[in-house]
Amino acid sequence: GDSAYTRGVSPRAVFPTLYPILDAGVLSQDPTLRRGELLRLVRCVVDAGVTILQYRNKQDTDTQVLEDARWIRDAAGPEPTLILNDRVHLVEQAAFDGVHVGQHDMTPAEARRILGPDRVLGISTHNPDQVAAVADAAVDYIAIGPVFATASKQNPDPVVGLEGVRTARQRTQKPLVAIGGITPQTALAVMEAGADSVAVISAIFGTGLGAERGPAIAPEQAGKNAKDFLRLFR
Ligand code: TZP
Repeated sequence: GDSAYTRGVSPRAVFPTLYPILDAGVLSQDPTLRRGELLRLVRCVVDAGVTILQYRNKQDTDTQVLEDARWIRDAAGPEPTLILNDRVHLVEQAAFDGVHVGQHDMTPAEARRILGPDRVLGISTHNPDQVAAVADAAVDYIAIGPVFATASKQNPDPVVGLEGVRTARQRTQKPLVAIGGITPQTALAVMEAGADSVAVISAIFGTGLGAERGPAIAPEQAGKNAKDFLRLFR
């Protein structure tokens, strides 16, 4: 169940500590503005030292998502691991490295069949029982959350807290990614509770969901925010 990403090494030791998620909610609809925003945001966080990035778009067409994804790959260069939210069938065309699926998308086995052995596959869970259920599935990492209250997800599940992270940690050997309301003020406690990585939307890119047109923050600020997290983990 390991992709080439982690094969031959201890997956937990190599999984990036910071996993930013760029949500399309912060982007303009105007194609020219959008392209510039994507390029600058991605370049700033990659320059800050980010090595894995997810693109999350819950509202647009496949055509739009594919176009965005190609700009993201262009801006990131070949090295960073790029993960697409949900749209397994677009990963190859987008030249992304993997996909993140939710509990209500396809099963890990189906996603793995479509992706092949070498791409990265991650899955969302919302409680320790769901973690246990995929602990031996063909996934490269397991995300759990929301750890804290979040404004970046519609109808979020109940918060699991640090206690939820601790229990989840006991149920899997796979890289465990904590998500939901995590800031530089709370990130170390989340790691101490057993997470290998923190996935972050708003504390890096500003408000995701509900943002009006245009990026919520300057790209340079997103880079600074990423650096603040990375500094904590050194
Ligand atoms: N899944 C659980 S919480 C969440 C997702 C996608 C949103 C995380 O965003 P933020 O802004 O870091 O709370």
